[in-house]
Amino acid sequence: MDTTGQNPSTVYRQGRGKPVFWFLPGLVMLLLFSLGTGQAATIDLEPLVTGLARPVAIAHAGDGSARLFLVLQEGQVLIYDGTEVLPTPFLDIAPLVSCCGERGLLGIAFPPHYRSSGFFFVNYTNTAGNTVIARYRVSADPNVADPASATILLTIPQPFANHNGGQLQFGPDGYLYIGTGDGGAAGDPQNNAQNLGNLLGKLLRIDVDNGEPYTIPPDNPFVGKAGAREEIWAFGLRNPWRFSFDRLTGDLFIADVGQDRWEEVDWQPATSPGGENYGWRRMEGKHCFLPSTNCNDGTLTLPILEYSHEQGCSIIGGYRYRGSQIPWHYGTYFYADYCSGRIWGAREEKSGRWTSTLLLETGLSISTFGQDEKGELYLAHYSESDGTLYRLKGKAPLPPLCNIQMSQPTYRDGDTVTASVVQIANPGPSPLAVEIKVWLESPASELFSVLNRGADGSLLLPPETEKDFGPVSLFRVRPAFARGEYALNCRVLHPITGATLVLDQNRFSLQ
Ligand SMILES: [Ca+2]
Repeated sequence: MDTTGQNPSTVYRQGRGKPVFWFLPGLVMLLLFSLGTGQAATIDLEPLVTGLARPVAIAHAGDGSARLFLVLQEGQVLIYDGTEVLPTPFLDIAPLVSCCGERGLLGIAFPPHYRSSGFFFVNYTNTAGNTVIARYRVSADPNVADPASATILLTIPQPFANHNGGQLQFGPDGYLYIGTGDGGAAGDPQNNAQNLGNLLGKLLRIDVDNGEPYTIPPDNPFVGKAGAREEIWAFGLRNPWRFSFDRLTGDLFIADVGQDRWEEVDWQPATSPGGENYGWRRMEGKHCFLPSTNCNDGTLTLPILEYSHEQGCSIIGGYRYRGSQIPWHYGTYFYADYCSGRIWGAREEKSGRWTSTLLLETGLSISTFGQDEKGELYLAHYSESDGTLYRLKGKAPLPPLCNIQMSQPTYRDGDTVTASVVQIANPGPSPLAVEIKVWLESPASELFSVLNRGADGSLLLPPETEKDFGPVSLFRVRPAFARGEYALNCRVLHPITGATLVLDQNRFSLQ
């Protein structure tokens, strides 16, 4: 932390004319040292459906119907029409599925052309315990699929019962992406995730529109590479139970479940050519796993976020929020932990670094997030017979505050100009910038920053930060100072757009 507030060079100055005051150390020091942390929930959960048996996935069809498809682990897909769950399942393939633990019907995805083609895709573990990716088609009734329409695209042998992945998503390129676990046990004993010769511990990318049952996109990164499976898009994953694309940018977020210590979020931009090695089993999160030292030869792509098992035990990846009902979370990437029930929101800073904020302690067993056609978010609480579908709702944060009061309206030669920062607060989920400046209003000329944090002279106020201050002596009036009207201003700025969110202006005069 920069604690050099007493250096005169820390005064930021712009505009014409000579400076009026050189520095205001008291306030600087107070602000640098005294910011505390408060709590203000900015989201809430609204239960929509209760009594669900083992809900594990939520999807929409992208067909304008506004329906949500609820995947139950034992093999059913139910439709929630916005009011109720329809009595007849959309699909029931329970006889084909082994359940439960980490096995079952685990994922569903609808292609962009679902409205015209009626095709959709599921990911389940079959009765032999192996992963199956299969295509089905809707029947003449839009709320019921045809169980006889099954075409199996892929069967992936699973050496152990756990780590079966489960997510299916269509990317912005129209290809089907499939997350696979490393095959299971602990520590990836077969070293599958680093082995390009099999489909375990990978993110796969296949073309389901040109050729039966699927074809390889010609720009997949390992096409033509000897010994490599051409379906592979990225590798080095342990159990990417949930991944998602940013519906605005196409960027990809992969939440990879950790072993005993670290849960992580991996990321790749929409422009990525694929081929990333996300590290497992050489690394768990940002830490060496096997080998325990010198694990990264520089070819590994490290996560943008990680948390330790003091915060939970199994990450549940969500979505980057692009809906309209929670505007203060636009652009937040939501994720949770199955064991602790915590929900976090991650924001990308100007620098490209991602930082997370704990948004809600739910106490729920969160198994999945889901997104509707409009980008609003949902999640499921997992239970054998009383699982619940929730909608994420906004709980409006209080607006930011920066309240300053002058000790008196007029000061004369020899007086000490004193102000109180009554309250400075950022109750929202995103960092904000605060700047406190003094300027001479008439004739308008000088600007002086009371703060010096960063090149633009502002202080970055972390999310959910609040502090009250007492009176602070700013400066003593000297004969050389220009007489006239002054203002002490506190502005809270959006750190990226620079928009003024709050302006508190306090006038005083020197006579
Ligand atoms: Ca990793």
